[in-house]
Parts: sequence; C-alpha cells; structure tokens
Amino acid sequence: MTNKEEFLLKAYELGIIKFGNFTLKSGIESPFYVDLRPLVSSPALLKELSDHLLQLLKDSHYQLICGVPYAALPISAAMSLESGVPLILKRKESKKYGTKKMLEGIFSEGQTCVLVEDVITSGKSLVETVEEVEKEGLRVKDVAVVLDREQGGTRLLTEKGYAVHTLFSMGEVIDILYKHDLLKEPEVIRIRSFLKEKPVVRIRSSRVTYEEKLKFQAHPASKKILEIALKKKSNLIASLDVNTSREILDLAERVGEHVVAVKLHTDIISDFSEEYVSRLKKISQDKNFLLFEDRKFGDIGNTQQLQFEKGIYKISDWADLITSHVIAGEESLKVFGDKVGVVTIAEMSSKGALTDEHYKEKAIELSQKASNVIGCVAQSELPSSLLLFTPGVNITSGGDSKGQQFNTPDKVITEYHTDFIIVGRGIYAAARPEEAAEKYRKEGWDAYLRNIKF
Ligand code: 5BU
Repeated sequence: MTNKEEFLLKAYELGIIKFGNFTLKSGIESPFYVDLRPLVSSPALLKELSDHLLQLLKDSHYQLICGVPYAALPISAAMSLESGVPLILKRKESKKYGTKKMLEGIFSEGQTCVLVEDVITSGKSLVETVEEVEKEGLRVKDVAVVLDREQGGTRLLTEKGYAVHTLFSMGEVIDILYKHDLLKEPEVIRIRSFLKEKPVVRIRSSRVTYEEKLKFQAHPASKKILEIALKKKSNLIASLDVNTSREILDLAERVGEHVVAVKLHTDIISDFSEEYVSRLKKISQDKNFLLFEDRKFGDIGNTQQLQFEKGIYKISDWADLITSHVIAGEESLKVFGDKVGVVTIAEMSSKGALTDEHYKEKAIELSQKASNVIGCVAQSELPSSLLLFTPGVNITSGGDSKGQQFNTPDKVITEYHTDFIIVGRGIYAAARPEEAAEKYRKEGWDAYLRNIKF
C-alpha cells in the first residue's frame, strides 16, 4: 500500500468523506459529501497531508503559501511550518474598517504564491480567489488541491494557465475505498455514474438557470414564481409603495403583465378594505402575478402569527409571499405555515444597515433549514438553493436622501446572481409606469440571458 493510500484510509476513518444523499450548496443532489475539516483533530494526519502536498509542489517555485478559507487554512499553516515558507491568509471578505486588507501577513508585490484548496468542484470560486490574490500584486502559478471532485474545476484552472496539483481525484478515492472493501459495488456504480453525468460543465458561468432552479423547488410558491418568470420572461417585482387602494389597483392593472409579483406595504394604505383585496386578487389572477406583502415580521412567533392572521389586513388570507426578519430565530418562522412563501431578510440595501456578513451567514443558515422559506432579500450572492430577491434597484444608480442605495438591474443580476429585482420608485413614480415596468422587465431579463450564455 502506498503512503498516499494509507493516508486516505486513515482520513476516511476520521469521516472526511460520507456516502448517501446530500444536497450541495448549488442544490445538486450528490451521492457523496467531502469535508476535510475533521483533519484538524489529528495533528499527525494534518502533518502527513502537508508532506504530501509539499511533495506535489517539489518542482514549483514559490515564496509564499496561501490557504483558501476556511478548510484549507490549517492545511496551509501546516505546509508553512513544514517547509519554512511564510504563510499569508486570505480573508473571505475584505475588512470593512481600518486597513480594508484582503490579505493578512507580510508580502511584497511580485512575489510568487502557491494557493492551497481542500476540494475543487467547478473551480469557479478558486478562480475568483486566485484573481483576488493577483489583484494584491502577487503572482500565482501553482494551485495545490487535496481532492478533485472531477466536475470541471481542474480544466477551468488549467485553461486559465494555472498548474493544478491534485493529491486525489474522486475516482481514485472510490477505487481505493472499493479495494479495501469500504464501498460496495452498487455504491461504486452509483457514484461513477454521478461523476459521469454530472460534470459541472457550465464552467464559464455558474449562474443557475430558472429552469434548473425550478427542478429542485419543493415549495409551491417558489415553483409558481419561477414558472411565471419563464412564461413572462420577467424577473421583475414592482413595489407599489403608494397610499391609496385606488392607486394600487390602477398601478397593478398597468404593470401587471410585466411582473412576476407586486410587492406591497399594506400598512401604508389609508383606505384598506376587503373589497380592495378581492379586486387586487382578481387582477393578480388575470395578469398572472403573485401578491408579495413586505411586512418584514420581526417579533416572537406568537405575535408574528397574530400579525399574519389577524387585525384588519388578515395577510394570511391573500398573500402568496411575505418577508420576515430572522432576528427572532427559527421557531418564529414556523408560525407562517407552509402555504405562504417566506422570504427572509438576510441583508438590507440601506446605508449602514446592521446586516453584516456574520448576520447574513446566520440568516442563510436558518433560511436553508426552514421548509417554508423560499429565498432571501439580500445585496450579494446566496447559495443557489435559495431564491435571491434584491431591492434597491434603479436604472439611475445612486440613492435617496434617506439612506437607500440603488444599483442597476445589470449589476445585481450579473454580480449577485439576483433572481428577482425589486423596483419601487423606478416604476410607480415614473410618468408612465407601464412603460417603466416593461423597460425594467427587459433590462432584467436581458441581463439574465447574458449571464447564462456561455
Ligand atoms: P425603491 O423605491 O425602489 O427604493 O423601493 C424599494 C422597496 O423595497 C421599498 O418598498 C422598500 O421597503 C423595500 N426594501 C428595500 O428597499 N431595501 C431592503 O433592504 C428591503 C426592502 Br428588505
């Protein structure tokens, strides 16, 4: 048995690879799951791994080692200790205050740096990391990877001119485990066919199409909104923030055909009535759009339930979608039931909002667990299993005098992979709201098409 094989068997015992059915961040169902983090619990194995990786790099020249956060950080630190080559750390996000540094540690422009990654799948995030490191003035030629899931990543990096040194490919792992009776034949066949069928071929763009997203939606509301999007070729939600029912009904008639949903703040309407609700519902059926109440619930479960079902507005009677904060925790979201599609607030568009990276991460984690949550409101990319709704969209980027910050449809769709743009004043305050809605629909849809073309 080779050293490499021995290492794999010991690491396998630690639980770095699991077989079964797993939903990956991208929403894809995978028959295996790889997580190298348990290695930190075995200093001996971590050291062995770093020796193997250094051996792979024996003919490469580099002055710095940089690990991709988080799983590869301990691995790269071990490599640095073993080789005496200094380490630099890459942040996940640049510091918002103080130095705004992307890289921590001492380095100078023009130095050569090797990047270390635990697992490579499509390679897209690795390419982004390499580019960020290069932006800081460092030169990257080599990338060391512990495991290649064989889903296009190595090819992508090689095409871009980087030398990828991988310790194991997934195929090799399967062979070794099978040889040692740790995997049975049917499992091997299942994994092999997954590897063959599911290479992430869309290596030039990782944007998931609406058709693909539709396939893995479990909630009727998320299915519906995606179906409408495809039918109308629209990713536009109009936010009708006006104060009378007459104005809302008039706007809904005018913009209805261009949008997937109309977003409302029902508590700003001065003359709310049941008749208004039934007329709005009728328009939404005729023009095929959803009713999205932007209530931003933010209380304990019991109160939220009362606010959702009772009072004058009886939101639960008519809303297809609602927004809710996650501040009160997981249980507080359950009270909305499974009929309405819940969109959680992970990140707000206004200047100085307290929804920082940490908050966003927690909000996403919680949203992924809740069966009635279909997506989040955010100003940056989400795991593609959640639909991304982005407000603060206006063709004239800038903002207002009350903290709102605007981005263009193209920016949010291209950079954040936004699924649905939310436009308020850009539409309802326009001289001809129906023309403005058609313009935003077209801008949004064209930006989406540009991003899925490859
Ligand atoms: P605007 O006129 O395009 O700025 O309207 C934006 C709408 O989206 C408005 O109803 C806000 O309440 C809503 N919104 C937002 O602007 N930013 C956020 O982070 C969230 C909601 Br959450």
